[in-house]
Amino acid sequence: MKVSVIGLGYIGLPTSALMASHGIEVVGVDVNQNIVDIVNQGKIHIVEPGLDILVRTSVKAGHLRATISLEKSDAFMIAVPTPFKGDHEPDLSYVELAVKAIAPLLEKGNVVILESTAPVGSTEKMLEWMQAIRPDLCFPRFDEVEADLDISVAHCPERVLPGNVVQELVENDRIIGGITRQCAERAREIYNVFVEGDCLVTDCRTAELSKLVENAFRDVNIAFANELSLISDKLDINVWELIRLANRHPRVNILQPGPGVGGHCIAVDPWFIINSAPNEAKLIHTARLVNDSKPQFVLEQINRAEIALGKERAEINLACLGLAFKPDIDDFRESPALYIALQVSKMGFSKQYLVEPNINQIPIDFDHNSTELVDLDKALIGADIIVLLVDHKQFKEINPKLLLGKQVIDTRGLWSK
Ligand code: SAJ
Repeated sequence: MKVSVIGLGYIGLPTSALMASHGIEVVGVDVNQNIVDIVNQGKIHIVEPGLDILVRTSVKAGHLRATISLEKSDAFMIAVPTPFKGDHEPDLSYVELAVKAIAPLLEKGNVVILESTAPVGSTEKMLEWMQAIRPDLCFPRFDEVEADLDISVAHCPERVLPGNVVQELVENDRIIGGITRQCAERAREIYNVFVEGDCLVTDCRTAELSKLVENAFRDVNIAFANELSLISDKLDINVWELIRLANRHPRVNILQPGPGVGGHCIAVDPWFIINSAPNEAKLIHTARLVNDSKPQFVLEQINRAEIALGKERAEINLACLGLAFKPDIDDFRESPALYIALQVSKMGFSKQYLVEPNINQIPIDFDHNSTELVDLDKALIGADIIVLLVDHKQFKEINPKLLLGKQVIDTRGLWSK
């Protein structure tokens, strides 16, 4: 079997390497020549534990190769970004480009699978795009049984956690939603090769919404924790202790507050539901607003710390610890930590220290004169205000003496717990 994976990012690359490690011939397709070159050298362009070995061995064994041009295959898997536009409208343009590039290459018996998270109706939209280009082929119709299908079309949303992708790709259950049952079964044959979890078959609309709902569930629960942090701040209560104690109830399991919700999934996917059902998705909408308000709250805490120091802003050094959207990765997409640090860089402090162990160059958006990427000790010694934004493992064990006499804003409860 030959499978082409379109998009060699956080999902496409690990999925490609895993399928290749199970003996499938995998062609990774990406528009970025640099990524293609890196993968063909057996290397990776992202930080993800265990992925480097998987890619190296698959490329070496000749089961995985990368290219910028699509080729005929038995199956096509689409793993491209599905961001939203300025008004939170889903942007399916990358999916559309991929589908329209695949369509001319399709042959009878091929399977086309959408892995990217997408709003309800997207798999059927893919079908329409392909049908328009290939009227010669017999495509399925939603929920109808066709005896002689030429092409199978399905949605199998990825559900892996960045930082634990390699393990979760194998172990997680998968939801496979077909345009028809037959389509889902064809797609399941591929996932059965490398997935040890259950591959659960449904229709494409349910698969689309289930993925969105999983991330909205988490967003709503994080919003609850974030709201508690605002209430606790007002009532002068340590929110970390509050949650630890409340969680001793056998049926309570509150998540952790933070500086906001980041990443390309949880901060994005609930909007796809809100967009499809604006009048019904009230709780989901409110949760998004609560989580999106957290960075502003952290900036207010910085203002308070400044007042407590009693010095002019231009005399104060401030350190931001962490820029990624969550611990121990190099992914900055929708990162509240990055947003906060960028806002701070415009506030006119004497010096801004950035500590981000997962990068070795300061991001371009910062003012390189007043902002410096430094190691943890230098930041702790030199800063008057320390803002912990990401609970990277390097920040867990610090010398508490280095915090004495400083204003500390611990947005992750790493030291305050
Ligand atoms: N966060 C909190 N408090 C918490 C948990 C998380 O503030 O208690 C924040 C994190 O710091 C981060 C954001 O939420 O900024 C999201 O992080 P995450 O670790 O919860 O999730 P992601 O975005 O890395 O991955 C999610 C996962 N979805 C669920 O857990 C339901 C993953 O399984 C999905 O595959 C992924 O989205 C995706 O690709 O959709």
